[in-house]
Order: sequence, then C-alpha cells, then structure tokens
Amino acid sequence: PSAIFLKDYSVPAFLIDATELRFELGEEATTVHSCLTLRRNPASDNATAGLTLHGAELELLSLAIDGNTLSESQWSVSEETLCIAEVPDQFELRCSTRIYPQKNTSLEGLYKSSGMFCTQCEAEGFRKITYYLDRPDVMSVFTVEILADANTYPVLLSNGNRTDVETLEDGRTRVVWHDPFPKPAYLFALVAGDLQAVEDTFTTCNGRVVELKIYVEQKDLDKCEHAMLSLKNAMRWDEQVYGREYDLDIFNIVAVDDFNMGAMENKSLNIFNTSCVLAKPETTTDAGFQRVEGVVAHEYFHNWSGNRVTCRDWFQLSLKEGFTVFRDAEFSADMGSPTVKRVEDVSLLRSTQFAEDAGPMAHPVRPDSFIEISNFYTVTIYEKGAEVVRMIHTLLGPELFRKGSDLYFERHDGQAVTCEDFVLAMEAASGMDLSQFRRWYELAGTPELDVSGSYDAEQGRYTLTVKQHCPDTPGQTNKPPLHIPFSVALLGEAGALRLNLQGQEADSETADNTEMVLHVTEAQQQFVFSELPEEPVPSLLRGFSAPVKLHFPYRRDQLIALITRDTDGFCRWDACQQLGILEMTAAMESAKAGADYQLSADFSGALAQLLADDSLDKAMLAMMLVLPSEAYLAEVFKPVDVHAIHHARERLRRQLAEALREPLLQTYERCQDAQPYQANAEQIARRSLKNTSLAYLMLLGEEGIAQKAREQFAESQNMTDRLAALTTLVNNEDSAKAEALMSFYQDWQHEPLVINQWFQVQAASSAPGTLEKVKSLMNHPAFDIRNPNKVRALIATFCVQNAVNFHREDGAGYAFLADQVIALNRSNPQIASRLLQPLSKWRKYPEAAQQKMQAELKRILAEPDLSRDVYEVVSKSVS
Ligand code: DPP
Ligand code: ZN
Repeated sequence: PSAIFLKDYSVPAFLIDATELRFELGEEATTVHSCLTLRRNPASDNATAGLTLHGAELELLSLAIDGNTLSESQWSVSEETLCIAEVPDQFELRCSTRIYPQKNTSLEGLYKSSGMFCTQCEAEGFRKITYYLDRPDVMSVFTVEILADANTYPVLLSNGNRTDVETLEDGRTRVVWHDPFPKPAYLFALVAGDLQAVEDTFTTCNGRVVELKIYVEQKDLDKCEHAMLSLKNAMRWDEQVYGREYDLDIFNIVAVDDFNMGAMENKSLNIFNTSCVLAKPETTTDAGFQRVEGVVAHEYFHNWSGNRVTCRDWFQLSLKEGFTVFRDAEFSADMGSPTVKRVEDVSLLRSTQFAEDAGPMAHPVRPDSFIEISNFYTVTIYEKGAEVVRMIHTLLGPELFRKGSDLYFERHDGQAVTCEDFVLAMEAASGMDLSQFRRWYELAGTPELDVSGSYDAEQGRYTLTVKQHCPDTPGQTNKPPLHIPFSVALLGEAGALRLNLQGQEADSETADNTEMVLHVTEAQQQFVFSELPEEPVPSLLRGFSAPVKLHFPYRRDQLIALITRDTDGFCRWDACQQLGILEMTAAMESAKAGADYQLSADFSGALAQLLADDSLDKAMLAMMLVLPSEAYLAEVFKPVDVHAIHHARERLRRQLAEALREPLLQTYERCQDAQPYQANAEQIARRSLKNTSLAYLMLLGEEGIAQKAREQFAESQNMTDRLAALTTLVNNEDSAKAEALMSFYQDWQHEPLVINQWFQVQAASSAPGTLEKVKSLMNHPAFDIRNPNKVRALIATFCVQNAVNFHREDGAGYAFLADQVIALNRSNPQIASRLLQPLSKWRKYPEAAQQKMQAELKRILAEPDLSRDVYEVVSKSVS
C-alpha cells in the first residue's frame, strides 16, 4: 500500500451531472444498475483522458455507453478501478454490478445489520456499491429506485423525496427517491427493513413544515423521544445562532445495530449507531443521554457544514468535522452547563489528542498524506480541528465570526471546498489577518507554552514572559511559532483586577476590562501590566483558549487561590488538576523510596471548602473532586509507569476519602433525587456529584457504606444510578459483586446496549485476572465480534481504560490485543485498525514494556493480507 499526497491533488477529468441507480435487493445477492450522465470537466487540463472509475469488490455484469454495450476489450478492471480508454466528451454510461451485502462484514458500502439493508459510504464506501467517481468534489443529482420484497422490507428509504411507490406483481415493492441537491457519493444512503417510526414535525423560521421521522425496530420505539427533542432543539439552534434553515420537507434518522462509527450525516437520511440515538432513563446513563443529544445535533448541523458546503478532498476532512464539532459543542453548552461541557472536551483533548500528537500517527489538522483515509477520522481532525475553529471564534469575537460563517456559506453553497476557503471567508468578513494563524492547519504536535510572571511592587507592574515551542513530529522539525490566543486575567485578593497592558491594545476585552486575549505570536514575548496595587495570581489560558500545554511555576497557595476564587470555571478545575499532579508526583517519589506519602492538608482542605460551598455547580464540583485521570497522567509523566501511577492514585483517592468522609457522606445524602428522572442539567449534576461521592466513600471499606451502594443498585429506577452502584461494587470487589452482575444481566439481557455497559464495567475493573475474565466474556452468548459496539465495550475498554491490566508485566495484554487485531483485520479493517492504537504508543513506556509491545506489532506486520488500514498504523508505529 502506498501514500496519497495533498500536493498531488488535481480536479476530476469528468463530472457526473446525474446519477440514476436501481437496486434489486436479494437474499443471495443484490444487483445495482447505474446510469451516469458524464461529461468532461472544462476545468481539467487533460482533454483526452480516458475514464477511470473507482470500484472495489464488485462483479461487473455489463457496461454500455450511449446504449452501445462495450466489449471486454474496451475496458479494464484492477482491484480498485475500472478504466475505459476511449470515451466521448459527453455520454451516458450504464453499468450493472452484483454485490453481496449479506457477506459484507466490513460495514462499509451496502451491508445487512439485524435483518435490514443499510449503507455507509463515507469516506470511500460507495465504490463497493458500483463503479463511480468516488471523490467528494464530484457532486451529482441522485435518483434512486429500490426494489425489494414487500413483506420483509416494508420500509425503503434513500435521500431526498419519495417520488414514486408501487407494489409489483411478484410481491416486491418499487420505490423511487429523488434528491434535488447535488451531492458527493459519500452522502448517498439506502435503507431497507422492517422498521417502525416515531414521527414529529418542525416548522422552520420561514414556515416550512418538515416531517421528522426516527426509524427503529419495534422494540425500540420507546427510546426515541430524547433524540427527537434533541433534533428539534438543534434545528432551532442552527437557525438562531447560525441563520441556517433546513432545506427539504423530510428529515429521517435510522438506527442501526452494527455500525463502525457514531453516526453518518447522509443527506436527509442520517444513519445512526443505535448507541447514539436510543435513550430512555431505565436503560441509558446521563452520559448516554448527552451523547445522543450531541451526536443528533452534530449530524444535523452537517447539513450545512458538510453537505451544502462539502470538502474538496479528504485532506480537508476537518473543514466539515472540526467546524461541526465546534458547532455541536456550543450547542451542548447552551443546552446544559457550558463550563462542564468545556472541561469534558478539554479532558478528552488533553488525554487522547495530545497522546496522538506525541505518537507515530501524529498529523496536522489538514494532513499532507495518508495511506487509508479511514485512519484519519481522529481526535486531531475532529477535536483539535474544533479547537482551531474555536480559536478563530475567540480572535474574531462572536459577531465577526458569525459574519464570517455567513460569508462562507454564501460563497460556497453547493461547492466542494478547502480549509483555506474557510479561513479566507473569516478574514474577508473580519478584516483580520490570519496568515500566521494558518500554521495551525499545517503543523502537527502540541505547542508548549512556558510562562513565568514577576511582580515589581515599587512600580506596581506585573510582567508575563511567554515562550512557545512545538515539538518535532514525524516529518516535521524546527517549527515556526504559531499565533496563539492566550486569554488571561489577574486575580487580586478581592477579585479580578483591571488590566492595563503596556504598549499593546488588546482587541478582546470584557466590559470591566478584567480579562483579555493576548496575541502570542513570537517564540518569546513579554506582556507588562501596570497600575497593580498587589501581586496578582495569574489566571492563564482561560476557557482553554488554545490547545497547548501550559507550564507556569505556580506555588501551592496560588493554585488554591485559583481553585477557590477564580471566575473562570475551566481554570478552577485545571488548578485542581495541577495540584493533583503535584500530589501524584510526591506520592510516586515516596513510593519509589519505599516511604509512605500522606495527602497534603491544603489539598483536602480546599476540596472540603468546595464541598461546603452550596453555590458551586454540582457537576463542576464533581469534576473537581476527581484526581487527574490515569490517561492524562500518562501524558504528564515520562516514561509512563502505569503501575506506579495506578497505585499512587488509588492510595491518594483512599486518603482523600478518609479526609473528606463526613462532607462526602452529607453530600451523598443531600444529592438524593426526589423527582422522577429527567436528563436535565440540574439533575445530571446532582447525580454526578452523588455518585462521585459514593465512589470515594466505598474506598473506606465500611459495611454501612457498602450497604448503601447495594441498595442504590437494587432500588434505583434509572441506569445512571444503577450502573454507578454496580461499578463501585465491582471495583471494590464487594461481596455482592457476583450476584449484582448476575442480576443485572438477567434484567437486561434483551437490551444489547445495556449489556454493552455490563461488558464495559467488567472490562474496566483493575482487579487482577481481568484479562482472563475478558477472554471468557468473549465466549459469552451476548458477545459478538462482528458487532463494533461489543468490540468497543469489551476489548477496547480493556485495552484503553484498564492500563494496569493491559500493561500486565508478562505482556499477555499486548498479545491479546494483537490477536484481536489479527482476527478483525480481514472482516472489519476499520475496527481492527482503531483497536490497534494503544500498541502504537509503545515509545512512552519503560524499556521492558516497549520490547513486548514492539514484538506484537511485528507479529501483526508479518500477517499475510494486511488491510491498508492496519498496515498504515502498524508500519508507521514500528519504524
Ligand atoms: N461524518 C461522520 C461524522 O462525524 C462520521 N463519518 O458525523
Ligand atoms: Zn461529523
């Protein structure tokens, strides 16, 4: 397999004005007839080129140009293309292919999932359906005819509007769908199955009534309410915040069990992983409800940021994904708690994306090359891409950003464009120069900011010295400085101080001038603030204004001041994390020296003060109580000794529970819910704090507390509380553990999504022997390696969220992962490659672990028939 480069991009030699497809869905095979209206692209400089179409795993049945059947000598096929050497300038190409959806385990193209036909075409799945110009800059108007047995497949769907339906004499139904909006093939979708729909309507700002339907299996009809509400909220929000109205009379969502990703934004026919659309209190946790809301909104928002304006090529993937993640994050913030949402997103970025940036697969938000595009649906493209858009928002301010997005949509509606076009629109609308800022799209790696502060009491001046540098990444060294929006405030005893920045006008200031966005653009820069009557505590990178690693030599008392007094929720939380890291560092050093470490009183004291503060958002408080995650700590300490980290962290947690026993107990009782379950911010916050308290209290090993957990498990009516109780019973090896696991399974064996949570709880347990447990669960009748949700719940949870067991010193965890990758390599390359990622990070670990991890990578590399997906990750990792 070889790489494809952005610099080699050229426009397509042909365009497809119209695409007509006819699907004859069968139980053995499916026949696809296509009729493409083609013409030479006037923008192409090759006026005599033959026609090369993409196609993979297709049986070609016939081929005709303008009604004349082609003989075999007139075309040639390779594994991934069909070439017709001589074609007119304008013509109609008819092609028939046979495919086998029932045998398609890759879940790419057309496949079957629990009795229904469905498609997944992004990024390059359409070529597994028929020969086509399967690239996003070829946009075409689709008309789709579907023929299928009327009894087995009463629901037949595709994009756009249904224009015809009839019952044929042979017992089949024939429907026709027409989508008036030209679109690339990756947005094509087809669904056929025995489905039921929950229906509603939405009236747009201009009075258009849109029919909304969520199609599910009969048994799931009671789990669609939340997704429907989220959809309507998202439609309204996009009108209000971005001025974007929906553009068709129908919007359909279909839930599918077997799905590689979360969901897919096909034009007017979104297809969803059941895990991202179904929700009800009895089966779904609060996090699950929030995920449904976020993903429904994300896919809906793609209708403008992705579909109406799409990507020119896959190197521009973040154009639609980064922007859309930013949009859905702002939406979720508006629907719930903005600070909580921000902290959750930053946590994910700092553990997962920073790790990616530091590993062998590091790539810029706009990559220069790839071997397999499926490997680039990454946290860098999505989450760092969203941070890049957020920084533009911060630099421009909300009004100019809106002007920029309006201009972007207006200029490029119906086009396939680039990240550069997005930046150009933002510049044109705002008048701001983003030339240096563009480096965020080009450079991989996480920039580091080294900041120091000094106070001159005589002059009343405070000077911040800011140095930036970005580490080398594969193929990129000696990087130039980036344009970093650095949001700051200076805290005095009585609150944030007025900022007078010498010699530089800051352009984003709050009304009372206590917060400011500094433009960090050089390798080293100084910012001098004057008229300061006292030495301030700097509050830096407020709201996480840029995706960087910040280093500032805070004293402990300064961190505690931030924790208890800062007005920026993110900085308060982050100060807690920093103090937690100091504790962890000290605890690990003591352990190394064979000594006992005792948690510092100032830390537990600060947390006690927070627990006593009734005005604090409970969800925030819950997050502040949690020590830095093992995943984040693995980004902080080098090399990563997972066992030392785990044991030190567990000891500190227990000490914290001892120090805070009384307030935690009170909090646990105070947060009991009297109201019936609702997935609103207030209740979610309360449950989160309650269950965080319970998790701590359980570490005390007190029978009275264990009793409370057992009661909560047995009696709670919602999955959030039930699962939290189960988790703590499992993690603490409670005497009721086995029985609880068994009764949970019996209660929920008919609900695959709940059983996935059951797998997850067991796979994440740090108890010794978990690997053996996971292996035996793979033989459980509820497990199925062909279902990606189950693979994620059991195998990926073990390898990603269970560091101590995955990194067992005998290397058995690594061998287990390699075995699973090898098993999935042929059946589902995307999932295999995704699963493989933890092994690729081998360089972070101590020598002995490195060797074992590398050995497993080499074992995978030696496998015959490696998929492109797996090959790319393994080969880049071992070298
Ligand atoms: N484009 C999908 C999404 O992120 C994933 N393929 O919404
Ligand atoms: Zn997306």
